[in-house]
Amino acid sequence: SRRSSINLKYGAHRLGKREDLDMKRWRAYGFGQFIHWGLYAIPGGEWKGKEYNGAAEWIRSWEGMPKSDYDSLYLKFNPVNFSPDSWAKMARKMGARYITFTTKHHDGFCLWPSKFSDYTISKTPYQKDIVKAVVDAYTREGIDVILYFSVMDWHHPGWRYELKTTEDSVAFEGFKQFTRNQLLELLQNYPKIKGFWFDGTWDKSWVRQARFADELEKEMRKVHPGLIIGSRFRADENGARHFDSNGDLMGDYEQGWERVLPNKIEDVHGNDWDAIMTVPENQWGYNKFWKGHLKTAFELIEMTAKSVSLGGNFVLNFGPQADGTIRVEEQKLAGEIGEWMEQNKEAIYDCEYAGLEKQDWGYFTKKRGSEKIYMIVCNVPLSRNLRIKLPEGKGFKNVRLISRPGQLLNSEKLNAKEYFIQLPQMEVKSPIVVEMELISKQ
Ligand code: JFZ
Repeated sequence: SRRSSINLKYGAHRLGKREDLDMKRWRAYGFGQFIHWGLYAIPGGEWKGKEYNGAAEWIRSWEGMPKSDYDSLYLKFNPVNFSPDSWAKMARKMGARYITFTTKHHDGFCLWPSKFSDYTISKTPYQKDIVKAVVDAYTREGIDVILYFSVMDWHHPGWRYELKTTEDSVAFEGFKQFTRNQLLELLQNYPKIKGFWFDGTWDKSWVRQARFADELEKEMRKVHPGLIIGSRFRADENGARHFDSNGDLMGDYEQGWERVLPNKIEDVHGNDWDAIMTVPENQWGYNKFWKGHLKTAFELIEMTAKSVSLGGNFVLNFGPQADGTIRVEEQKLAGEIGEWMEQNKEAIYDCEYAGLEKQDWGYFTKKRGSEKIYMIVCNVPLSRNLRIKLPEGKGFKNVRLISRPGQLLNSEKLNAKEYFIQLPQMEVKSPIVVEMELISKQ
């Protein structure tokens, strides 16, 4: 809904959700994996015995890391133990239905053999195209691939944060063409991808390129119909990002939920969205000194349930090591999440906001286009009574645990709209899922 109506040339080009098959498929994922992999995995948060306290993939920007040392790391990038098949199998067993994979982070190093850069995987001892290996292996496992691409590029001589002089503008024109070339190259090389996840688009230099970015977005969509692009790619002509100057979402889904989740349905304004999450507080690339609170599998499952209950997808980040292996902590989490997903995925996949008032025990999800409701119970009340409040004229039937489909659960009517569902005495080791069907009462 338009809050005001300034005439914009480069604002949102559509109001409301995309309803084509590609977007419906994206919307149904529920759960995904993010992978941040690049040269920053070699230092892993440390250089010459000194520890960097920021996010490991930003280590090049730290004064304790000489730029020339960082820019020579590619000579040592040789992930001999990289097995794209085992990554993809681990992701499938975890229950991920899409992956977002870093082709090029802010450092500018390309994990594919780009014709437009001399700073790519082909110049490393490893040589082989890692983006292709990931796209092929994940696609084989039935997992859709989205490519992460940082517009900001610390390696390209034409990159600027701000255009202050004519020289800056000339240099940045070259950079814009380079960006266009790389994006069209990625689309041509990897036609199986479903979308791009853009990053590094917040600097003034790029924010001022409303027309160029809009035309480029249109060009990408033309060569790859169905392509999914979030709200973090381009700004409008007034420099508004994510939401244009009229408050309308630019792009196919809101890409602003970074390590935070919405709390209520009003927070997402009727848009598609996904949330991306790290295991520690803020580390995307591999950091050997994981510190502070590390999220547990149950916390991450709860976040997944919460995201789906509010109509979004939840995406969990992994930061593989420089040799190509995935650290044991992440493997363990993936295994634990996968065990739960195996049992309960029908409450996550193809589900949407249920339209019911949230209750203290956890989250409601609803199977799209049906009357099937799931209750993902993360906090079991001492009374074992789960409160539900239904709209006027609605009732329910066939209430049971997903894990014990043969046993119907008892319920108690509290008043015209509220009921208790009674959980049986049972050992609770992980979030439990109750399913039921909504019915209309005469
Ligand atoms: C960016 C990157 O700088 C970071 O290294 C990582 O790749 C992450 C996924 O994306 O970091 C951001 C981007 C956007 C916000 C915060 C951190 N934001 O919108 O609040």
